[in-house]
Formats: sequence, C-alpha cells, structure tokens
Amino acid sequence: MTKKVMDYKQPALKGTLTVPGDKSISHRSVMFGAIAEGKTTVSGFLLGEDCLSTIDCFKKLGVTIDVDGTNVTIESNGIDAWKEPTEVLYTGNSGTTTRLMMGILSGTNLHTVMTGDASIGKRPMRRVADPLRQMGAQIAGRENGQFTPLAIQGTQLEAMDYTMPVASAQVKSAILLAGLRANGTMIVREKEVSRDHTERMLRQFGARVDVVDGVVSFEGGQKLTATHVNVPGDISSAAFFLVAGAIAPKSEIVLENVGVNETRAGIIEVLQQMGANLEVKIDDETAAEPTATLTIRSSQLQGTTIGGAIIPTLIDEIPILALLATQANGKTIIRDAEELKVKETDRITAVVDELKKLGANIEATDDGMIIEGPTRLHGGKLRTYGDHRIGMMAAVAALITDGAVEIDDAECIAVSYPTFFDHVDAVLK
Ligand code: SPQ
Repeated sequence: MTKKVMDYKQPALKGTLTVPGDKSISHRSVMFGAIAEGKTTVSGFLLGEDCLSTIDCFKKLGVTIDVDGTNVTIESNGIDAWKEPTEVLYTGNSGTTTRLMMGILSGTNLHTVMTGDASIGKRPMRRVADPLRQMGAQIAGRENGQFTPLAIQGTQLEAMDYTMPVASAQVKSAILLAGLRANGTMIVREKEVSRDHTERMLRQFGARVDVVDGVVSFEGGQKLTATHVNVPGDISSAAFFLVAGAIAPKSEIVLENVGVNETRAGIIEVLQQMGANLEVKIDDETAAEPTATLTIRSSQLQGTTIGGAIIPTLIDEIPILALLATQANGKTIIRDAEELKVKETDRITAVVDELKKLGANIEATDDGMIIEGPTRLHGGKLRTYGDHRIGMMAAVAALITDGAVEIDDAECIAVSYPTFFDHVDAVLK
C-alpha cells in the first residue's frame, strides 16, 4: 500500500479531459468476443486492473487476446472450443468479472475454479449462484456458494423466467449470459432497471433480444458473431471531475466522449437538480452506447433527495455525490441505496466515516446517508479500504480542503482509473 499526501491549496481547475474507457463495457467486450466465433476488435478499452483480470481469465481458457494500447483484439473459435484451464481463474478485485464469469462458465463443458482478492472473498455470490442453480448450474463454494473460491462444473442449462429481487446488472448479466447456452426461452424481469450494457451488446453481437418495460427475453442457444466494439469514456470515472469542477471555485472542466447511456447517467440529472452549471452536448444518439461532451463550471449548489428508480443509474457515483452534497446548501438525503453495503467495501460506512474526518456533517442511515451543507472541509488522514471509489473521493475532497489530505492506499485507484492522478495534475495547471 502506498500512502499519498495531497496538498493542493484549493486551486481553480481548468482543462479538457478524455476519461478512460467504460469499465462495465470493457469487461463485456472481452467476454462477448471470447464467446463469439471469429475476431472481435475493441477500441477505447480500459486498461484498469479489473479489466486486465478479465483478459487474464480468458487467456487461461485458451482464447487469444492481444492488447495494443487501448485497442484489444479477441480471437476465438467460440465458447465450445475453450480449453479446461489447469490453473485457478483469478478475478482480482472485480465483482463484475467474478459474477459474469459464473454465468458464462455454468453453461460450458468445463470444470473451473475461480477466486479473487480479500475484498472479493467477502462479497455475496449466492445472488448469482442461486438463480443459476435454478437453471441447473453446478456451483460449489464456501457457505454453499456464497463466497469464493468457487468451483463450477459446466453443464447443459435450462432457460427460466426470473424476477430480479435486487436491481443488479451483475446478477442480470450473469443470468442472461447463462441463458445464451440454455434450452428454451429466457425471461428476466427487473422492477428497477439496472445498467443495460449486456442487452445492448447481445444485439451488437447479432443476438435477437426483446426488451419491453424492464422485461428482457430471448431464445436460448443463440450464437454470437464477432464484431467491433467502441468503448465510450466511463461516466463513473468522469463523475469525479464533474464534482471537482462543480465544487472547486472558478473552475471549468470539459469531459469528452463520456458514455451517457440513460441506465448509467443518473448523476447528470442529480447535478442539474442541485443547480450545477453543467452543459451536455450529445455526440451521437444512435451509437450502441451514446456519448456526450460534458462541461462543468463551479456554481452554488442546493441539497436534494436521491432515491428510488434513479439509484441503480448512479450507484457507483454515490461516494462522490456525498462529497458534492457537503458543499450544497441544505440537506441532501440519499435513500434506497443499501446495495452500497456489498460493494468493494461497505460504502455507506466508509463514506460517512471518512468524510466526517474532514469535518463533514454527515450521518449514515440504514439505506443511505443524510448530509447537511455547506461545510468548509479541513485536511486529514483517510482510509480507502482498498476501494478505488473511496480513494478518488478522498482525492477530490483534497482539492477543496483547508490543509492536506493523506490516503493510505493510492494504488487501489488503478482498478478503474489508472491515469487518475495524471488527470488531476492536468486540470491543476
Ligand atoms: O466490478 P465491481 O467490483 O462490482 O465494480 C463496481 C464499481 O464500483 O466499479 C461496484 F463495486 O461496479 C459495478 C456496479 O456497482 C459494475 C456493474 C457491472 O458492470 O455490471 C454493476 C454494478 O454492480 P451491481 O452489483 O449493482 O450489479
């Protein structure tokens, strides 16, 4: 763990950034490319540690993957040609890799063992294992498949009609990917729509999929066809600079090529609701994943309430939105966000405990937090809990604090945003 002391002295932030590729889409591009027969090319791939873990797992399954900067080529003879790995598949810190791979591997003819780091070892996997077992999947793991290491014996799966108990794109995607290998018609129903990159990419790779009012359905047994995937910038990474630009005085930051898929873009609505000076210029609405140029300038902010159906569309942005709320006038209430407790760390406790150390007026609730602002924040020594999003929240806080902020682990940020500190330096100049 490398400590980092940030003493930025409250600068005005100026500049134009292109944030790295979307993590969710990068993972899926490799997974889909490996399932499909032929050569898939990917541009704008995120070279974050999580996505590199996904690449490593598929290499162990015998898929040829070449990385040239942010261009990735996946050459596969299709899922039936994968070889049984002699080694454990290591998914690092990545919940997306672990959970989506569970769905994919369940319908192969292979025996595989999967494990990740200490944080992955504490994250719940039965939310995926149980529905997959209803399809016939054979999954073993600690506490009846709740925790890694997991052993999966691939088998023929049967399609099912499944209603999601929680809004989770990882659970939905694992089931949909298993459904590709199942007999019969797959139906997955969501009460609140989670990110839909898997559904979009299924279509991009030639599958026939219907999505109507939160119900996804398709015929099992469809083959995917290799294609090109253009990965947009990650709005979850852009979020840190959107908030930095909104709260640091006299600032203006332009963020280019940011993915604004409506199942991910809840932060835009919240910023607008809070009175942020944000311009959104859509580049191409017809792309598989639409993108926009976002320009954020400092402004007076108002507290707000964030809850209900918007939560899945900004779930990973809640740590940085909590920091934003410390600078807004009045009360901000974040509710219906209990899913934060099962991320890389318990993000409700982590955000509240760490922002309190900087002087924020913030309290945890059962399903979120309440923040009263505005508060002048001071420096302090913060923990990241090995969670990239807590690390970046602390770094953005350091841009507005009186005094230095120290974090215990700067390296964890490389999971999703390896060039984060270069981009901070770029807007400081
Ligand atoms: O992959 P991982 O570790 O689960 O990453 C996180 C993140 O903050 O980057 C969550 F901790 O993002 C998830 C996100 O919260 C990525 C994701 C996806 O790609 O499908 C979906 C969300 O998780 P979930 O549990 O709501 O499905």
